[in-house]
Amino acid sequence: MSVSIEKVYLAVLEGDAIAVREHVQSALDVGNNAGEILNAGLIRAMDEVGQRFEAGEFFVPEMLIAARAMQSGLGLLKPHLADDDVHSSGKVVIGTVKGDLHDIGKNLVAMMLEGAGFKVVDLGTDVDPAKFAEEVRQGAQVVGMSALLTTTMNNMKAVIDAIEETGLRTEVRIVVGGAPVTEEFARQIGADGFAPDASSAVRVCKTLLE
Ligand code: B12
Repeated sequence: MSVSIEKVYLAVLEGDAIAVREHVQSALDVGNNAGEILNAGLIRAMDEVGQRFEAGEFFVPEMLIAARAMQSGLGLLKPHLADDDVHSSGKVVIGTVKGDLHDIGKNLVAMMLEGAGFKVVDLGTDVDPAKFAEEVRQGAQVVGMSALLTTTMNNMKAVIDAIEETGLRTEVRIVVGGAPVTEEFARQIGADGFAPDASSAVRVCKTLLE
């Protein structure tokens, strides 16, 4: 692997967005393939971030800073990425459910999924069940829902009902999360998966698509 790609990897781990952009640019300038910079630099670094988080060596702030650094490199790389450079892990639609405006955790999950190679459609906050259902019609393979309020977590069930009405429930995997959400709640409402944090969200989505 080239020295510049190794520098991209290290700069993401350090959460240094400016250095990430500089090293992505030098890696491109010396002729590295954009897909290689993505996979061996940015995505490999986010995998490591996820592992450090699970080992208790990184916390939410470090994960957010690394994810933002990764995103800034991704922005620079995107125009150079030919479709066949990127092996997409699958298409995920994610949003915070109706009535809920909390989005920090959801954004973190979206960034980690993007870092892991998923194509992510972020519907934002206060999302109507019909909007999730529409994305399922458009071919989303995974639906991710976030809720931070005990009053809004019940709206996750409304989304699952809306998806069932499309007749495509068996075509899509549904994963839920957010501070008040538990594995048991996920099972009760008929979701396929639950994750307590962003790095396990990536693992759960990968497993559900296997
Ligand atoms: C920041 C914050 C806000 C900010 C939100 C800013 C924003 N852009 O998000 C503001 C100030 C706007 C806000 C408003 C309110 N808030 Co508030 N807020 C918080 C706070 C302090 C932190 C939440 C947070 O960002 N955590 C950090 C992230 C990284 O963690 P996370 O969201 O849990 O996400 C992780 C996991 O849960 C998981 N995850 C999350 N989503 C998903 C999705 C999927 C698919 C998967 C797999 C995993 C996953 O991965 C994430 C990353 O590791 C919490 C307290 C707390 N400690 O949780 C209260 C809290 C959630 N808020 C609360 C309340 C009551 C409110 C208000 C009603 C207050 C008011 N009276 O106006 C309003 C509601 C507004 C609304 N309609 O949504 C209560 C909820 C109580 C309850 N039992 O329902 C809390 C718990 C505070 C408290 N202790 O009372 N809030």
